[in-house]
Amino acid sequence: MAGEKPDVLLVGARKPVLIGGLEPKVNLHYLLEAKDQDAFIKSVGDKIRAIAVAYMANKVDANFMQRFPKLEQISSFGVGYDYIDAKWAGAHGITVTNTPEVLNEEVADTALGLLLCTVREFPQAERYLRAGKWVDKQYPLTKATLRNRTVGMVGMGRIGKAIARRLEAFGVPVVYHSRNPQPGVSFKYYPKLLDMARDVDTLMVIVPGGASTQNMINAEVLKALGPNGILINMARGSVVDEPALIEALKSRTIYSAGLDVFAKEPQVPKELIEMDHIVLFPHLGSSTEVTRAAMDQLVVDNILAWAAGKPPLSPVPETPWPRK
Ligand code: NAP
Ligand code: 8YV
Repeated sequence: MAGEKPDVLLVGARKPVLIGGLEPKVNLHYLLEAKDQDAFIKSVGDKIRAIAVAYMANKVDANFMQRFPKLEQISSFGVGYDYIDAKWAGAHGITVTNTPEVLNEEVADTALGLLLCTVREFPQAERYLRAGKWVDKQYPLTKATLRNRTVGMVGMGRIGKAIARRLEAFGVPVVYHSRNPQPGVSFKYYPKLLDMARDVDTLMVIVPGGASTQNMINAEVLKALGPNGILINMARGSVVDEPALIEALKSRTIYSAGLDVFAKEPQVPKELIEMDHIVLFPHLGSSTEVTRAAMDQLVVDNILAWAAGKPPLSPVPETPWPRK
């Protein structure tokens, strides 16, 4: 009926920006609060026209989307949306939106933090002080330094560029690999990842997850990176062959790694946790109150634009607007 609020499913917690922005304009249904989620979907599925997803634990695949026959829009939290089958959505008239740009600088800050922590062993040195060891002996000089390193960026998109700008300011040479050279980017471009890995001693990974990047950092790439090599993964756990990385770290095929993301989050392999010469972050690239609120706001704004019959603010490439 004209003027009625549309029914929207919220997959995520009751975050203030989401609730404050959406509740006045749509009928929200809270999936994660249902005791029996399957029964809940059966009861509301027929009327749901949009989904706001702020919790990426569940795959949004064809099976899931088919349960909502009137579904028009999925507004997803985060710039990465590899947990959604966006191609299927596009082929079935469903628009998918994500939250690009608003997190670029925050994630780039984290990437530099992780790189510095890994190269200079800052977390280890801090643990050393807290353990009361400094009073007996100075923390050892670190073998690695940023001063003689070249960073090979795997991915030179929105966040990659923000990371590269910071590296330039630090006086660190940058080169990059992606499937296509980036217009307007003057860093040396490598069409082949393996060639770049051979020429650099540091890889900074910031590509999307999904089939096209699955395990692209494999044993061969790690061997090419070599014994001074440092791998920083800010992208997705799926991009790195985790068993191959563990083996390369154990055998000192590479020197160290800084990881913000893992194959089966929040589970982190025991072998990685037990290695003291690497640095592990619990996926905190964008995790400040300000940036997460900006991401929530974009989730809201994409739903509100749809509810008002306006174009989506940030549709993903698989579901372009206007629809093809
Ligand atoms: P973006 O602007 O789309 O950039 C992606 C870059 O990756 C582009 O340079 C792209 O170039 C390249 N790329 C894509 N597929 C590739 C492939 N198969 N092989 C080689 N290069 C490929 O994305 P963004 O906004 O920078 O975000 C990148 C990713 O970072 C997200 O998708 C997410 O997974 C991750 N992320 C992580 C955190 C965190 O908290 N750790 C936070 C935000 C984002 P071509 O298309 O030319 O190949
Ligand atoms: C978030 C991210 O930490 O935007 C992304 O792709 O990986 C991060 O900003 C993640 O979405 C939280 O689940």
